[in-house]
Amino acid sequence: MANSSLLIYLDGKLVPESEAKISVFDHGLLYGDGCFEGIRIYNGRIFRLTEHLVRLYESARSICLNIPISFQEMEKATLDTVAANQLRDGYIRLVVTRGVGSLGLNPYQCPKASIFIIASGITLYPAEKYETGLSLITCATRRPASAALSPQVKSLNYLNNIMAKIECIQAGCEEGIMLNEQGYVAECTGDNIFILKNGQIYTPTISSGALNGITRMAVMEVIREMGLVVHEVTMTRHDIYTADECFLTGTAAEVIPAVQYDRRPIGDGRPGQTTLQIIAKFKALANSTGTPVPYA
Ligand code: PXG
Repeated sequence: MANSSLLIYLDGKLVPESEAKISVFDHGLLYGDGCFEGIRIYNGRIFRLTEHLVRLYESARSICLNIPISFQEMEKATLDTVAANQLRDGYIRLVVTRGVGSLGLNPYQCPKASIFIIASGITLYPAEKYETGLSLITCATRRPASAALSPQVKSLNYLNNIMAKIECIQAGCEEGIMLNEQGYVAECTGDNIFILKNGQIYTPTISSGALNGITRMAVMEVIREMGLVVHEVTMTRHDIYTADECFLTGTAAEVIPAVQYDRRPIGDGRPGQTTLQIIAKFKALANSTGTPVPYA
């Protein structure tokens, strides 16, 4: 949602969008070397800000990227960026790049990481899909093994997921299931997956190759508050083919039903009742909790 009057946080300053520029020698651009978070603002509060920042600092630590400001300074920079743009609802993209360096992989040649924060809007899926549900395919592109790159690092290199997303779009679907190297369900290209069968809810374990989604965690709390049980399991495609209901979770997607998988209807091919209840409860949670933005 390009809005020419946006103020962007860039390395300690709020600058107009037209001045928010990164060097062509930044290793974030040259190698995808860096990490990021996508965070939501609901009703003037930032949803699960601490959890997102913990994940950001853990991603950075895992790739030996020294974030040049403290956790508290990052929290303040994020809140200030949202306040400066007067956003009451929206999406925050927080990016830490390895910074400017020489040509060559060596990250130790990059003296200082760069930080930028964009506070704007996001529309991932068309509004009607929240009522009609998404169609999913199985992507041929697999999640990389944890031994190659931990799925817990939310790195700037999303090519693997983008290749899978291309498969989805070419198949006329909005999202797709990514399997791990063993062929078990890991997650979707940018969302986590849940299914319901016989009144019990299941989601792949993190060790299946799923990102430990912040929305996933919030939705698991919502499910337990509803008195339902959620199991973290090794999931197969068969489990989704034979599920009663299915939904996806993600910061951008929130909670969205999935009604078709590999051209087969999931359950009766319509969003499930439990899914719709979880969506309503998640909305209520998102709109009533979070870190308040210090608007002027
Ligand atoms: N899995 C992957 C691979 C993700 O990238 C999620 C799950 C959901 O996690 P959260 O913490 O958001 O509940 C994500 C996050 C996009 C986009 O444009 C998607 C994400 C992040 C940034 C952009 O589709 N998904």
